[in-house]
Amino acid sequence: MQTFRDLPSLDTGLSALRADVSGSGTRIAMVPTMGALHAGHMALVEEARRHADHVVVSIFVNPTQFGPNEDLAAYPRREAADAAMLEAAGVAILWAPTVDVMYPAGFASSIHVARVSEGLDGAIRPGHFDGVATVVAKLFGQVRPDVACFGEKDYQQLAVIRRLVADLDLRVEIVGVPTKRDTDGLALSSRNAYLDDGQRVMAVALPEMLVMTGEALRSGLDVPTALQEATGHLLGSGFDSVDYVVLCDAQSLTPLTALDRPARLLAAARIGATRLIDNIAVNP
Ligand code: PAJ
Repeated sequence: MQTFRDLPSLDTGLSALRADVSGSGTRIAMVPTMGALHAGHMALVEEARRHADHVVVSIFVNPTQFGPNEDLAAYPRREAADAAMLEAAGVAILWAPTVDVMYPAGFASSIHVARVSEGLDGAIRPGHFDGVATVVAKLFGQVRPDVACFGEKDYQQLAVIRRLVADLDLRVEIVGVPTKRDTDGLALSSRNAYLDDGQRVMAVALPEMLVMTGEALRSGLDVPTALQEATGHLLGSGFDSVDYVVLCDAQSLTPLTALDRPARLLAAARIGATRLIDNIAVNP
């Protein structure tokens, strides 16, 4: 695996990869990340390998997607351990640009994906998805992958990126990968490390609530009652506050008041200072 931190060396490395397979059909898959890799990220790498000849993983802790009161400075950085995991998984290139390479002096552009980025996390974290859409568009421009993998764990992010790619004709196939969970059901996340032992036990109420609420909705409970009970379950299980529990159209993420089409149940809640998000499919 080769690690690159500036665009000229990335270009040289990509040219070598593209020349590597005889003929003109070399496919490159990309997995964008912010590092601190865990088995959830590695599931994306495995999926990426199934779609291409070579996998490029990026690690870039993107400052523009963190709000002023969020954890940018505290965000875990473990590049040596990450690189060892990626090397063992057969990744060809680790793209780890510096902030100056990504946002040189004079940088002035921002991409806003209207509607799908504006509710849920977009409402609670203003500017977050503009930062994500802009950096992902840049990463695609830098690496020019044929396919890119994103986790369903960040379901709204996946929906924003699908919209971005369709709207801007970015010619990248987007593959959504199911959420990788711990044995008790909690979705793997680098933020789980912020939970103490007691909080970690309580956190399982989030995926439990999603499964229970999904079943209640499928068996005919009306949506407002189901969502109200879901919030009560989280607060009763030790969560300190609930940002949202919402049933949405699976593509547009428009909130639904009835389960009358393929839907997604999404939730965000806090234990102490730690904010956890999760979601599941709910089909009528
Ligand atoms: P990060 O939080 O590092 O996540 C990188 C990718 O891993 C995302 O596509 C995310 O959905 C996926 N992922 C995280 N936990 C997962 C799990 N338990 N199961 C499956 N996939 C999981 O998301 C970002 O970084 C950034 O916003 C980024 C897209 C890189 C732009 O900066």
